[in-house]
Parts: sequence; structure tokens; C-alpha cells
Amino acid sequence: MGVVNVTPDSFSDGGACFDEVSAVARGRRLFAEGADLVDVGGESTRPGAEPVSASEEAARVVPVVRALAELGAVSIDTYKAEVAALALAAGAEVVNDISGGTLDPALFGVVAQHGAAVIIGHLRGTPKDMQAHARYDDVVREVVAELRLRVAAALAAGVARGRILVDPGLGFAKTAEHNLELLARLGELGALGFPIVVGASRKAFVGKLTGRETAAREWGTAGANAAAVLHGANVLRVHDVLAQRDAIAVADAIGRAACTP
Ligand code: PMM
Repeated sequence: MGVVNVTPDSFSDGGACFDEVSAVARGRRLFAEGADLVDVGGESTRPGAEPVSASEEAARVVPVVRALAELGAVSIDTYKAEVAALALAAGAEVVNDISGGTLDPALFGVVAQHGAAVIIGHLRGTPKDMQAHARYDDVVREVVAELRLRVAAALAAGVARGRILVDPGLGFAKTAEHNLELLARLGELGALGFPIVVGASRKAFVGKLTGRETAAREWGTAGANAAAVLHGANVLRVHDVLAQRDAIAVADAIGRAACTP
């Protein structure tokens, strides 16, 4: 899953794709490099980020979604039902909600209405205040329990069971140590019974471990992605598809070799 952020302030590639033409060009390149899905987002969710209005967000993402949906499968990275509805109408097939339906109770209904798929991310609080909520006795058990409740809400809103994916939400109300524990015990999310999405790409915990600035975190990201794949991740959200596809392919082959008698 390749990332196109149509935002002026996203932490990893902020500003690079803020205009429609360069965002579409970036998405086209991600498909050419082998992305199975391109994720288009119009609001930065980095810690402390200010929200933008639904109309501003939709104006950023809808033309990009419409153009990229001609080339391959597109997900819309939003927690707002209104933006999700417009993006699905423009051709997106998946709604990627980092809040798992907690920030907009109407989101799951929109997903159900369109027969779309949904990525249910784990978050506490809002992107603005989430780091104050990064307190857990057992982060993995609590994330699994909270995701289970959000899955139940999605099913109750009419989302089909086969259209749900779950994501532990690395960096979303998590410290670096929480992220590492979630990756090390990712297999426990398998108990939920849904495909697992992991977004480690260029995040601060990778920077903390490697001492690298955002743009130089691809090798560290490859380490995180390899671990995620070996612990059961099914979808990796990445900025550099070309680099990460190879790392993922090797880790995946190793994981499969352990399963063949
Ligand atoms: N991380 C970011 C944005 N969207 N979506 C999912 N499903 N999982 C994530 O971990 C995730 C996400 C933040 O990263 P960015 O600012 O580089 O896009």
C-alpha cells in the first residue's frame, strides 16, 4: 500500500505532493513500482496536527482519487464520513480510518452503504491529543480488545465481515516502546480474524532507533516491515514502494518457507 499525502504538513513527505498534478504523478509512480493499493490522504495526522474542514480535505483528495482510480485500487485515508463518501463516489474502494470509526460515528455507515472495505485503525483520543493517551498496562491486549469493539461497531453498521482489515496504529497514542511491543507480538492481533495492516514507514520510532532524519529511514523501515511480515502482517503501508516491496518479498518468502512441510 503506497502513500500519497495531499497535505502541506505531513511529517514524512509533507508538502511534496500538495498540488493535484504532483500527487497524481506520485500515485502513478507508486502503481508502476508495484503498489497493489494507493492510499490518498488530505489531512496530516502527525502528533499535534491541526484538523482541516471536510470541505477543504475533500477538495484536496477527490480529484486525486478520481485520477488514480483509473489506474488501480485506491484507498481514502480519512476519519470523516463526508470525505469518505465523496472519495468512494470518485472511485476509491477502501476507507482507511486511523480512528476506527471513533472520530466520526457516521463513517462505518458510509462504508456499508458503498459496499466498500475498511481499515480499522487503533487510536485513542484525536491526532491532536493522542500522545497524552499513550498509557497501557498491556498495550497489545488493550489494542486487541479496543479493536474488537470497533470491529463490532463496523459489523453493527452493516459492513461485511470480509471487507474489514485491522491496524494496530503504530504511533497513534503509542510510544516508541509500545510500537516495538506491538510489532513483536503482532501475531496476537491474528485472534481478531481479519487481515492486518501495519504502517511503520519512516515513523519517529524508526528515527529514534536509527538516528536518521525522515527521508533516510527506508532501511530502518525495511527492518520494521520484515518483522511485521514475519509476525503476520498482510498489508504494509509504505512511502517508498520500490524499496519496501523487495524487503517485504524476501521476508514473506522466509515466512512461507516456515509453513511448508
Ligand atoms: N499512519 C499514518 C497515516 N495513515 N493509516 C494506517 N492504516 N496506518 C498507519 O499507520 C497510518 C495511516 C501517518 O503517517 P504519514 O503521515 O506518513 O501518512
